[in-house]
Amino acid sequence: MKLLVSHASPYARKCRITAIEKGIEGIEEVHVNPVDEPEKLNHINPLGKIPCLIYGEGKTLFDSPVICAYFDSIGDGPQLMAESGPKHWAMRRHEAMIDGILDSALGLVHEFRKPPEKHYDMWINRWGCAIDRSLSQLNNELDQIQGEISTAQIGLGAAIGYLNFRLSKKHWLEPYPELSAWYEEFSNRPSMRQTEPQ
Ligand SMILES: N[C@@H](CCC(=O)N[C@@H](CS)C(=O)NCC(=O)O)C(=O)O
Repeated sequence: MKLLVSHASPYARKCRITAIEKGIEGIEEVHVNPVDEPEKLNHINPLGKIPCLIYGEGKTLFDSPVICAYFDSIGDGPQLMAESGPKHWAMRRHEAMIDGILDSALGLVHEFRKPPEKHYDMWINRWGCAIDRSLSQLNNELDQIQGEISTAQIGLGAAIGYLNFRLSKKHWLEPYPELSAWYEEFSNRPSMRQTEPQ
């Protein structure tokens, strides 16, 4: 199997953490810059985004939730997503919220790469508020997330890691001491340490 990644991509990190937690070995990580190397990517994912997985006889998957679900289905490690029922939908909801934090964070990162006079303050404010509201809600719902390792925990670890890595001027977790304590402990897992963005 080949996983197309970049070292800093939080979406790719979710997949890499999941693979480690599921005990899946032999994944070749291929580093791709989606903007500069479209020839390596666009025939696999027409959206031109990483992560992408190539498995079996040239079969491909993309979008991190899909790749994580595939790894969950083939690995020997603990089940990461409840298979059905209310727990499944509650976790899918958390997964969507956490992926949305990443989408907003990426929007901010791209915006801050522009010269200040080109910043679009309305979007900066909108994305920042979306992240804050989601972190607040996840903090309030931490009792549903804590416990056994899960898809939600992995996504949350990758998302907070990304905020700390790329948007560290703001102390995102300061208002949320419980979430902060959870992250401190979770980030000590070998899967988190092995996938730290450089
Ligand atoms: N929804 C996708 C988002 C993936 C994504 O946005 N990846 C970024 C890298 S962190 C990318 O490839 N961006 C290139 C682009 O947007 O053209 C997922 O969950 O995998």
